[in-house]
Amino acid sequence: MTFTQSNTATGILQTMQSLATDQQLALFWFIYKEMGHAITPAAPGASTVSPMIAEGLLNQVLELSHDEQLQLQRDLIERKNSLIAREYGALGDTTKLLFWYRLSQEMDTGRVVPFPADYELNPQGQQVFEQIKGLEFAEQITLFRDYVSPMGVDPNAVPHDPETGL
Ligand code: 45D
Repeated sequence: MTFTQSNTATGILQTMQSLATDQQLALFWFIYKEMGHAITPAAPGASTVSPMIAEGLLNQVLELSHDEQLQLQRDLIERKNSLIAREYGALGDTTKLLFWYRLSQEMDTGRVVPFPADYELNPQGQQVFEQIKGLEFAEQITLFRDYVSPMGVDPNAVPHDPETGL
């Protein structure tokens, strides 16, 4: 595994996606901690975001146990098939981003599995975190939208599975 030297958002995205799943979750958490205060959910009509749809999906996650909540987030990153993964896959990209933002907010309230106090990024995760911090805010938003976009399962792209009924 070579560390990316690229400063471009594409290189950063590829590095993010190449991290182990838990490192990806940890990185995304540290990003939220770093920039969360700068995020203001869009005024209604200001973008293509659908807050109520994100909230509906979030409410399903809140009903799960903490272990299941963690598993779900791992499954979204690993694009494992499930009902929630397919519902996620049907969201618009900005709504997907809002959903992740809402998840992290609820990790802060304890309604979603809290982030362990002692968990650290590995050197590669730390390096990509530094690169992300060096991007302009608008570049960061684009990067995160591109990052969350392919997660979950696109219900239009994957055939019906007779075994699970999904
Ligand atoms: O025990 O509305 C480990 C705009 C393993 C405009 C773990 C916008 C060990 C429209 C994996 C560490 C686009 C600007 C546990 C909004 C262990 C609009 C768990 C902006 C428990 C909102 C780790 C949106 C976990 C933006 C579960 C910029 C980690 C949104 C989970 C940015 C991490 C959102 C999560 C970000 C991170 C969300 C959920 C950065 C979420 C980050």
